[in-house]
Amino acid sequence: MKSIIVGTAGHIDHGKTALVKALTGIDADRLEEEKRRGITIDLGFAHLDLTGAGGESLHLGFVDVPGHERFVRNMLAGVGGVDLVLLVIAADESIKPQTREHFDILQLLGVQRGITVLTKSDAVDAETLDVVRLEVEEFLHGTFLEPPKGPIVAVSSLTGAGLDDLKRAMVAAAAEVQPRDSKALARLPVDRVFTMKGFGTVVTGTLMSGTIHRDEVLEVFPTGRRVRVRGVQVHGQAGDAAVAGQRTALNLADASTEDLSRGMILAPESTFTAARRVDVQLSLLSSAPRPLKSRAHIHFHANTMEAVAEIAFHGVKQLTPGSRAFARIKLPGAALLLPGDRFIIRQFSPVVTIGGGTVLDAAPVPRMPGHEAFLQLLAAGEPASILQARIARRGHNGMTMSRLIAETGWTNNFIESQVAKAVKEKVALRIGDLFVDAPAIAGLQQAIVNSVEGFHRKNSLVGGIAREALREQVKASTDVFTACLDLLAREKKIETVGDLVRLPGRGVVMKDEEAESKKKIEDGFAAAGLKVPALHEVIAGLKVDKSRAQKIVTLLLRDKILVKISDELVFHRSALEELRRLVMTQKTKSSKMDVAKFKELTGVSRKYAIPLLEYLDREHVTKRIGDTREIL
Ligand SMILES: Nc1nc2c(ncn2[C@@H]2O[C@H](COP(=O)(O)OP(=O)(O)OP(=O)(O)O)[C@@H](O)[C@H]2O)c(=O)[nH]1
Ligand SMILES: [Mg+2]
Repeated sequence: MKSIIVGTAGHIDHGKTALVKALTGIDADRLEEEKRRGITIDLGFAHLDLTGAGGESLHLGFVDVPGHERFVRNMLAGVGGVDLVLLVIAADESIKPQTREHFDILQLLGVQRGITVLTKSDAVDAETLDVVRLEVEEFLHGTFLEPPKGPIVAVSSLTGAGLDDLKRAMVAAAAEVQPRDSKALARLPVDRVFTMKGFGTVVTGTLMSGTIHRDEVLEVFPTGRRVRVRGVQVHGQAGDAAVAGQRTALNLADASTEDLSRGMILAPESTFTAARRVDVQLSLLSSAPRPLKSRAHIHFHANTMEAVAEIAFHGVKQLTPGSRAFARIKLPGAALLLPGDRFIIRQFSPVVTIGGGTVLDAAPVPRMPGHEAFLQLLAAGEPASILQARIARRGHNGMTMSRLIAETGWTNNFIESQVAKAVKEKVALRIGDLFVDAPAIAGLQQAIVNSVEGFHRKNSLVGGIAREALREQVKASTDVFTACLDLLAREKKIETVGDLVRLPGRGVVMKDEEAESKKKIEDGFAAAGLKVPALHEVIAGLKVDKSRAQKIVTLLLRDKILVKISDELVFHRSALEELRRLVMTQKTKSSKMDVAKFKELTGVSRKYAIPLLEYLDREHVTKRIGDTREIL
């Protein structure tokens, strides 16, 4: 079975609702006020089963729109999901203002198929009908409705004349309609919300893509509310699922009518992000009354939503009628829009349709160099290069698969298939769950090497830069940074030693003065033996400044040339080795030793003796028992 959506369009009173009723038997004017005034105010719905060109069953869902100029906004909420349009023109009135406005809208929305229906054929004579037909043919010239692609059929809903021809034309056109993708991610723009006795909250809409199953949990955009699908109805019949291209009614749990309204979109949960800024390609109709200036406010209509939005052009200050430009739309609140979504803009006041276009990017970043080239590429619409450009835009931060899905609306499988080539040719790299632009990674690697070099230049006395400090300098995420370090280490451009990163073979490099100072400190301590000088005196006598001298001491301690045995006392390791030997020699005479004996043995004062003995205790050379030490 094939399901398609048929929409009406055309001027007020031209017989749209009467035609839908003549075809389906259903009166789409459901409001009491509509029946009383004899005009359509809001969207109406009907359905019809026909046999398709190949004998298969063909299900037509009708969306009947109002023709009144005051209700164009309602017409816009209904026309979004239309596969096949019936442009209704009354034979006794021919082309009127909303014939033109609705037709402009259909073209701006990119509707591909349609039939022009000359209604009220019973109300005119044959010559008038011929004249109208010629007028209409001229009007349609060069458009998607130009015959023979878009046939013109004359009918009378009153007498039934021409209705069979129209049905045949619909069957033929339906065969040409590209089926919507039921495997894509689902989006249902809400066009009606109401309560049904015994059911609770019901929303309806034309399912623009994907499939919605009973018991599925959906997210409501932009509010973020989660709702469970308690029941699915398609064309008034309960079922397990609705697929793209079907008029769909969902009975929802966990939501009341106040939580939902026309303009919201239902989609799989935690998949998309609503945005307040979108980059678009915009065309201004040649019939627009004046140029459109940057910063102008306009009425923005997309899917079933509408909002007063501000427009800002990229590259130009204003757009003249009949021309096209890239623009950023600033919405007053967040909305779920995806690349490829069509929209209409209407002048702020007086409200007339002036243009429309296509959403290119609903996750724009602040303006960046090459922004227009990026939009140009998105407009060209080649999925593999779009994905590559989106990944490249994030630099070395890369993008996760879920981010790519949210930005494009494409499925995981489709994205995998489209990035496969870039990954294989190493234009994009996979790092953990990220896709990252290869040139950006090369740039990051260079930045890492530069940072390490810079560090060595400024800190000749330190063995390398701490990993975390380096990562912060190059502003990379842990995963990407680690991957880059591994790559660089493999290429021998850097080395990692414990927590430090350094250039290969680049330990501590000493300048002459520092080397001289180091030697002086070392020699000074070595010569002093156990009668070491105060550290500050040693430092004061050096050519280098105090902080350098401190660093040199730190290095000597690190390398265990000097040994710190208490806060104030530092000894050369040779002096301590000598001490150890001395104590061991003493053991041959007596294994016991008190402080006095120790002072006599070593020649040091009490000030040095106690810390040294405690050091020996710690080193398990001696053991304190009361006031004496046992030599172990
Ligand atoms: N004689 C004749 N009258 C028709 C025909 N179709 C519609 N009408 C009449 O034209 C009037 C308007 O018809 P509708 O179907 O309500 O027109 P509409 O295009 O739906 O109007 P809006 O929804 O308000 O834009 C009604 O009085 C219909 O009876 C037709 O084929 N022949
Ligand atoms: Mg009507």
